[in-house]
Amino acid sequence: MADLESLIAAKIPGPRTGIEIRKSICTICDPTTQCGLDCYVKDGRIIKVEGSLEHPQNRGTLCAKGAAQRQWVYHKDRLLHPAKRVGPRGSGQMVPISWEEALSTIANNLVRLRDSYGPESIVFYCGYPKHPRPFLKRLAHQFGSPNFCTESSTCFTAMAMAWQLAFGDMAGPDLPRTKCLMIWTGNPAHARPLAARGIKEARDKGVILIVVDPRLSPTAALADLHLKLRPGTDGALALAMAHVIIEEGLYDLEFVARWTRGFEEFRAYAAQFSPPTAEGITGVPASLIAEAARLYATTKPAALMTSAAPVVQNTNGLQNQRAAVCLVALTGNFDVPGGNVVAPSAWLEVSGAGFITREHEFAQSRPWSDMAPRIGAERFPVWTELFDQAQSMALTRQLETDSPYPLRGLVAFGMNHRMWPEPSRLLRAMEKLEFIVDVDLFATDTSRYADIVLPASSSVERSELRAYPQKYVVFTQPAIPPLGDSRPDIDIIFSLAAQLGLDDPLLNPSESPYRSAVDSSCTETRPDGAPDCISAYEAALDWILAPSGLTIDELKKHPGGMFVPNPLPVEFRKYEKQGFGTPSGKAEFVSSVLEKYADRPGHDPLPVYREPALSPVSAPEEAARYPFILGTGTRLPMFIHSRTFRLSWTRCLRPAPAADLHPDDAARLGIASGDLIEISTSLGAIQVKANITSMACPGVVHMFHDYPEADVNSLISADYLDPVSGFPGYKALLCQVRKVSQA
Ligand SMILES: Nc1nc2c(c(=O)[nH]1)N[C@H]1C(S)=C(S)[C@@H](COP(=O)(O)OP(=O)(O)OC[C@H]3O[C@@H](n4cnc5c(=O)[nH]c(N)nc54)[C@H](O)[C@@H]3O)O[C@H]1N2
Ligand SMILES: Nc1nc2c(c(=O)[nH]1)N[C@H]1C(S)=C(S)[C@@H](COP(=O)(O)OP(=O)(O)OC[C@H]3O[C@@H](n4cnc5c(=O)[nH]c(N)nc54)[C@H](O)[C@@H]3O)O[C@H]1N2
Ligand SMILES: [Mo]
Repeated sequence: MADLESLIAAKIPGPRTGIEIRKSICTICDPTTQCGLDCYVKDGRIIKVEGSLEHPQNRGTLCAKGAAQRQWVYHKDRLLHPAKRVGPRGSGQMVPISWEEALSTIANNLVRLRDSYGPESIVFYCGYPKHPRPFLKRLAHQFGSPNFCTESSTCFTAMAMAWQLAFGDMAGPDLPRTKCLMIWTGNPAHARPLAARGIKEARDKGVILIVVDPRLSPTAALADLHLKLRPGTDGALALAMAHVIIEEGLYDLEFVARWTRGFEEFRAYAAQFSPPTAEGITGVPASLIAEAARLYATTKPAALMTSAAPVVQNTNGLQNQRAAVCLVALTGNFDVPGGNVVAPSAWLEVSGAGFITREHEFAQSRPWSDMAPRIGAERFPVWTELFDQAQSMALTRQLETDSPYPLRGLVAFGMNHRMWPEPSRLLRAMEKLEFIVDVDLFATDTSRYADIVLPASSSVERSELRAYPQKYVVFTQPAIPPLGDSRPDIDIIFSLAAQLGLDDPLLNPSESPYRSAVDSSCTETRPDGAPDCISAYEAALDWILAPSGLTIDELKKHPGGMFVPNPLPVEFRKYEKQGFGTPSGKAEFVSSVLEKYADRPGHDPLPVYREPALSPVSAPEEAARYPFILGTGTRLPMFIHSRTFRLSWTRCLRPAPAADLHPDDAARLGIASGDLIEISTSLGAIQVKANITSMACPGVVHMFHDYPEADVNSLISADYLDPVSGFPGYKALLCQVRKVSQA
């Protein structure tokens, strides 16, 4: 029998070693990944992690980021105590305070600002974390502020808006049943490794793969056809494909005639984009455009995979995305097996989990008409009409101008100012704020601007509900107690509701806000000795879950998650019964929503193609000085936004900030891999290493975002936005590159 010391050294679980496997999830990536996590816990500390084998999402695997979980949880930058600012904003001079002092200071300031400037003067913001959102939005609305906004002002929403404008609903690709997958765009190989597995499996089955991407990404390398376009020219490419499909009679005549609006106008507009014309705009050979159009239109069923970021992070991004989505209407591949399918949203932006909840009813607890107009309402009316948040890209300007009304307070959960274009301008504008709270796991450059900083617990220290498209659901239990004085985000929201004295039965301030299996305040026990406390949080979740038949009590019996019992059946062609969720009830080539705003720039009812506002074609004078296209934020497998730079296991894979350049461009500029280069725009310059790779698109510099020491967003104007969605034009602008020094 092995001696105890070796068993402990080998991290073998069991009563002898005192090592226990506790189930949790990894939320370093949000929102659709959240792999099942086995935490090996000894004496309240995680000593090892593995992917949970039984979890249908990751089936035992973890990526580079998830594998670095312990570095994330136990990092020295973790915030462990509430603190208040004692030095100037940005200095980072903070002193620890008690939770009581922190919560009462926050409540007093929020009430003071509400009395002086109105509840709308306080912004409730949530960055990339998703789990606090329904609760924070409810808190904002109950407090009286319409200004709940999130990172979704740069991500996902504009893509969903394109689907909504065309069909009234978003529709995802039915990967298991499709014969042809057109990925426009996305690089799951780096951005969504688990989805990449599905694509690889489909490919192995013989599914035809078309990939639209300026780079030779690992996903594009798998494709039958790779349409390698100039960034930001997606609309022209899609319209040319539409033109071929229409002129060659390859469209679904019956669907188009019976179910669509504006076909003749669309046909006439698309006629301007012959493949040779589109080749001139996009750089994709005309013959390839025609071939892709034929392949997509004649292989039935075919599915379109759209992504949250690349197409819509352009100054004409929403219209470009609409043009691509119109191909689904043209070919009738909407809501059919193997095409693009509408599945009801379950929880936190996950659709098709086999159940529905009252998430939106819970979050939107007050009608908009009861509150002041949201941030961005005047500037981005289509956003405001279609989406139930404020547009946080309009924050900088509203702070600067106090128009239409002043903003004076900010309550932020996971705020990273580098998410915005021209972040220094946002920080300057934030000087107007009289009171800032930031809740984060880590001390960050943004939290240094807050008056009060609160320490959040990580996913392994909290309970949270997650849904999965594999018809799986989990309500996790904490694997370890919260580190230091940290508390789960949702606990903090309930405590704030209590402190503010909000009379809301669903944020139930009269009860203890948070109790859990590791919380000693829970003294009631079940017959088996397990803790038996329903917290206000759990009661709220039970209310939210009611339409699903799931209960927190049942979910707690399955710590690693469970398959949804009796999942909702998948239905197809739902439009035949209920029409489309557009104003006309049809799929719209000509948008009736955009028709209302047609006098505004960029709000064309047809999916009109326009050049990126800064491109060699639209701004030739600027291009003479800044001859390269700058594309930012292309995902790297080991980094996720601002999150994993600080972890040595991930950071060592690319220690210094680096930009990707094509070998031809590098040779022309005399740049070798590892050389220090400068990337500049009219706003400023950053210095990074050159990473020379034939994955890069010739003429384009690709630079990951969020590096504190080389922040590429500092080179992009805060006003470089899509006029309809408000999304920043992160994927295409102009820059210059020069060599600074040799490696
Ligand atoms: N140039 C450029 N800019 C971009 C993009 C791009 O492609 N190019 N992409 C855009 C896109 S698509 C997105 S989604 C955004 C990313 O949006 P961001 O919000 O910038 O994302 P992160 O930096 O991951 O997270 C923000 C903060 O949340 C904190 N955090 C993490 N977990 C928790 C938690 O459990 N609780 C709390 N309270 N805080 C937590 C992190 O420590 C971090 O400080 O960036 C956008 N910005
Ligand atoms: N490791 C890691 N994974 C992530 C993230 C991360 O930061 N790190 N972020 C997560 C988030 S928030 C998001 S939104 C997703 C994004 O997920 P993806 O969209 O899959 O990833 P990206 O790398 O942003 O973009 C995909 C491709 O778009 C191409 N592209 C760039 N500009 C254009 C353009 O103008 N038009 C077209 N058609 N293609 C273009 C790029 O070359 C790139 O290969 O990734 C998620 N997953
Ligand atoms: Mo995103």
